[in-house]
Amino acid sequence: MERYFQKKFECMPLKEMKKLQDEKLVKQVKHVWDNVPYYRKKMEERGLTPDDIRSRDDLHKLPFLSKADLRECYPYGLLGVPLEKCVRIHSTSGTTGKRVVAFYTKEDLDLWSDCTSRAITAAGGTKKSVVQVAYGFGLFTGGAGLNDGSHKVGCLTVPISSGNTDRQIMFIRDLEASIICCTPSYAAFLGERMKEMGLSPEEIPLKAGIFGAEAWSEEMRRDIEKTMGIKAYDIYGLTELSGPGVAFECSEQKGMHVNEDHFIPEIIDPDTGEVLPDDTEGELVFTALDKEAFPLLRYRTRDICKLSRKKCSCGRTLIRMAKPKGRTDDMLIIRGVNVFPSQIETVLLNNGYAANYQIIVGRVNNTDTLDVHVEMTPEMFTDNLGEIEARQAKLVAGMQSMLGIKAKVTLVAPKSIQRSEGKAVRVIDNRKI
Ligand code: DLL
Repeated sequence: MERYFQKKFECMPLKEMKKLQDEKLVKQVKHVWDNVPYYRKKMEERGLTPDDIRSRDDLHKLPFLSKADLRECYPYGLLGVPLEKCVRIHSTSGTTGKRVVAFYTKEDLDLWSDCTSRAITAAGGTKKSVVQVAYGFGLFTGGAGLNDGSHKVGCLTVPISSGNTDRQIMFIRDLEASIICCTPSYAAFLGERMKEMGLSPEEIPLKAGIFGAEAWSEEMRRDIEKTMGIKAYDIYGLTELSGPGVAFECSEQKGMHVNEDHFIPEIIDPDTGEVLPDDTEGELVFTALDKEAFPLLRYRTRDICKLSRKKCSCGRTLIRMAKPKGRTDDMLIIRGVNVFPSQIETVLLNNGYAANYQIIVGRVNNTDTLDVHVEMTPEMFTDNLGEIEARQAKLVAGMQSMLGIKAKVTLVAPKSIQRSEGKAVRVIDNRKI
């Protein structure tokens, strides 16, 4: 059995996992109380001391942390160790204001690469694999996270970063890469380019892809799998909690196993903060159990998701999170109706389009407008107006039944919407300007 299938933790009986989490949580709360005055104050305001947290059953008593807290504490205010113990930062841009900066000790980096190596192993990676890491390297966590995990498994690692698509394809073919790691939107772009070059799935050596960092639909998964002849695995994470590998998918492809020995997930009602039962949709909240440098307790991710304890046939007992539907802050409210870009994507892919689209929201005479620009595939490209109008009408009807509101759909020529090498920008909200 591979070294980085960490069976002891990944298949740990529930009772033992709870005991492990209880012990780690008590220790971590003490660590935060002793070292992070900002959070200690939040606990004191609730009349809490570390003695009130004896097991994960007491977790709900602890105050939440949010992006606003991170902004307030920028850059060093949430550090849990002296700066000299920190060896790295990563950072992510927020939609508003200051960037988030996360810190890592050597131990933090080691535990993080355990998480990504589990993901690579679950996607079939072994020390014989060639893994092409096409996530961006730098402040973004994608490149570094998968790179370190790939080293740990012992794979031959190609730290190519994102972009330069033809060079990516050359290395995939020449080095016979078996696993590619990148955002799903970049994977779709790579697939499109391979098709253009006349490469059939059989001529592409890849066997698997590890795709995450943005919301993507099941339909998009099937499309990428078909074009490249691979199995596409989802991976989830965020900078605040280390990066990719907080949760990862197994070959069942039915949700991502959360690395529960390192992170306790909860689902809450985003409006009331109340903890919701399994299988109920709400906002995902994580408590990091082992992180030293940036030890966040009850961090509100804003990702909308649900958790399931249903047994997985892969043998892992780790709880599974569904594909995040989107973020509370990605959710568009159009004429009073909640709309997620992922819902629009589902309609497009179900109608034979690729995920090349842009959503433009505006306001005319105090009424919200929703325009969706959709690229035709080369096969459907035509200048026959009647045909284009019929296609547009079909998409309008599909979106109306999915969203409950009417959108204006405009079909545009193939390749006219800009491709993304990292996270795709799907929405332009002119109401905010
Ligand atoms: O995107 C870390 C990452 C890198 C994950 C590579 C997976 C692969 P941030 O830039 O801090 O970190 O963005 C985190 O991205 O809160 C989600 O909204 C979104 N996200 C990440 N993974 C997924 C996924 C990285 N698999 C934010 N599905 C998170 C949907 C995802 N959304």
